[in-house]
Amino acid sequence: MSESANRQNDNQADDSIHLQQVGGVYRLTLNRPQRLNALTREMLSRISDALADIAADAGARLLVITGAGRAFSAGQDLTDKGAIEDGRACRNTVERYYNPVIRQIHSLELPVVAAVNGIAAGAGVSLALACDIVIAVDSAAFDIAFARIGLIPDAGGTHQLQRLLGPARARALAMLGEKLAAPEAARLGLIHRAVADDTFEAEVNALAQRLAEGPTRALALMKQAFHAGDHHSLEQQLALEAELQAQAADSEDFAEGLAAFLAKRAPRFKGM
Ligand code: T3D
Repeated sequence: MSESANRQNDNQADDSIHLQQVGGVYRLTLNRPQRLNALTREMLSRISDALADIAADAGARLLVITGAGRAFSAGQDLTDKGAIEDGRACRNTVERYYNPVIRQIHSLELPVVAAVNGIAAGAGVSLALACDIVIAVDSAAFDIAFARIGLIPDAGGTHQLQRLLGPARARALAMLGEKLAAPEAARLGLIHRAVADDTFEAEVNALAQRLAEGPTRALALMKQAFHAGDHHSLEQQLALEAELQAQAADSEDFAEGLAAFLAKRAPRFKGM
């Protein structure tokens, strides 16, 4: 993908993220490998700007978030003193820099894949879990590191860990500040899949292609329904599904999907 990128927004002054685009597929790479892609406020602002650009692109079909080097992200950069020097600074960092990024990922009207290429720690775990599908290399780990430095999981961490792992495991892992190896994370349902390191790139590309060729509008509506299901009753969810299904059924892709089924051919979805 990187070879044929037709758009790259790299900024000479700050190279902490790379955003590449090929057709409707975006790839956002966290790019501070010497610091294991630890997150600074500047970097989070750039991620937020990139997400806003993607949201504004009507032709966008998929976003992949990954890391450069041997890590996905080691979470908050613990040398970014102004971000964490006291409670006031931490609140500001969480509210102004982390939370908007998590909300933007949730509300992006396309699938977002976290391609976890190595260790994810602290808010790096929260960032990965905010994505719709998480695929990781076998050698990666999800390190719920917060308690080791006297903090709590943030950036949606408590929400996602408890929801995905169940309260018993989530609380123990968080309170003990422990890590889960990627294959174990997959076995417990924290992530979608862990794959062999040497096939990771090919697996990510295949997943990306498949999703990018999917019915993007329906996938976005699905995402909306799953998020709402976190807090809805069955009755509320039944009503929402009826509403969202009506929207899906009005899409061009549904007409194409149905026509393709009846003609016994593969559908060619346009994402609208
Ligand atoms: O305001 C707020 O509330 C902020 C929000 C906070 C949310 C959080 O994310 S809190 C959690 C922050 N993250 C951590 O506590 C994890 C810290 N890192 C580690 O525990 C370990 O580095 C890892 C387990 C992730 C990996 O260990 P290892 O042995 O593979 O690598 P390493 O040697 O520790 O790290 C390599 C380099 O990256 C090293 O620098 P050096 O010595 O080569 O110059 C290390 O200091 C640096 N690094 C790793 N993590 C961070 C970091 N630098 C800054 N911030 C980091 N988070």
